Amino acid sequence: MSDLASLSSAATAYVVDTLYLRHPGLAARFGERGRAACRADIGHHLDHLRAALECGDGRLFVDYAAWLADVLRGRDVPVDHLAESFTLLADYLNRELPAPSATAAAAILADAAAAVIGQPAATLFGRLPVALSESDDYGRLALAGDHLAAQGLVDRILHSGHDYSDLGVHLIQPAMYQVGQLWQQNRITVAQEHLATAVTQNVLVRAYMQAEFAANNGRKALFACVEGNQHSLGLRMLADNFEIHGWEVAYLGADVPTADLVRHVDDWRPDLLALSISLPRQITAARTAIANLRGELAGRAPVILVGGLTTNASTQLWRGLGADGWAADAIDALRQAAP
Ligand code: B12
Repeated sequence: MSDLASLSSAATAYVVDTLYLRHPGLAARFGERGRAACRADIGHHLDHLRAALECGDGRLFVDYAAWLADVLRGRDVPVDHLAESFTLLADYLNRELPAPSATAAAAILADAAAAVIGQPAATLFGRLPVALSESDDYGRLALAGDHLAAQGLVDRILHSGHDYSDLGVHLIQPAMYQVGQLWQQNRITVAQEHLATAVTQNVLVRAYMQAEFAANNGRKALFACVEGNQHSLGLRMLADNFEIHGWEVAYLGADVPTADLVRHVDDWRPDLLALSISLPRQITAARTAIANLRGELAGRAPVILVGGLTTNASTQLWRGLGADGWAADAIDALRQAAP
């Protein structure tokens, strides 16, 4: 959608100027910094809109709008200007985009404005895995930074017949989603969220050390977050789970530059590449990475599986990205990749 990309700065200027003209109180209250923040926000809206249009899935944008409204409400920021900015964007794009794209954009923006004004639904978590009953307790301990008690709880889970993948998917994943929701609602700080992540990384390493590893199955899997994606914890779980089940694994972690990823795949020649996408604005990077892998490596390209929060919210997304498949979590991924 290069049309929308090329209109981005002009559309942003139109929306911000109109909002500030209509509501003089905004300038008085927030000054030049407020204006700059508003411009950045409209830029994010356009990134998400572009991702939704490219994928033909308007829900990606409507979910983003509902999420953002929740974030703002949690911080006592009124959402009226958000809905108004969507309407202004629709007006602008209606004038400037070719008819089919303008109609699609306007429909998505109208749904988003309605979602913002109404009660937003938390569809981001539509694919929440079944949670063990101890998951809430684990989240509380991780948020409190009580790594010894968190470790004790995890040891009990492991000794009661659950393995590393159960621990990851059914205990930690729901707890970390809950941590995200608490941040979204402004009930915890970013510092607390970082603490919970750090405790969890520690707990996972210790559980990995206790796992029983299957014999090598002769297959190689490479794990990477697409360029721009900092959410590496879920991918780490996935990589560990594959290794425990006999795969030779290379884990590249967060934010892997696309060109370097292609080069690494070409050098290491995995059978499977697992690419993680957490936010809608990372969709373009994922599509580019997959296109470059196929374009540059042709028959040498591995099977490409995608996953992460965004693909769970839009379960047909993998097709539009040019991937070979999608899986919802670390257990599902291993099942699908089984030789
Ligand atoms: C911890 C965290 C962070 C940490 C990540 C640290 C790390 N090392 O991973 C940091 C601080 C970096 C971070 C940053 C941001 N975050 Co954050 N973060 C989270 C949080 C709380 C937990 C993530 C997590 O570990 N989940 C648990 C794991 C196990 O689940 P998972 O990632 O879904 O992975 C599982 C499956 O999806 C699947 N899977 C994952 N990858 C793959 C790949 C393949 C191939 C397959 C098959 C499967 C698969 O398997 C995994 C295991 O089962 C989430 C909440 C949430 N709902 O996830 C928010 C969340 C994702 N973040 C959010 C936001 C907004 C941000 C920021 C924009 C905040 C900011 N203003 O800076 C930045 C963006 C950074 C970036 N560019 O990517 C929002 C996104 C909202 C939205 N609209 O989509 C969330 C949902 C919080 C919220 N509720 O508002 N974040």
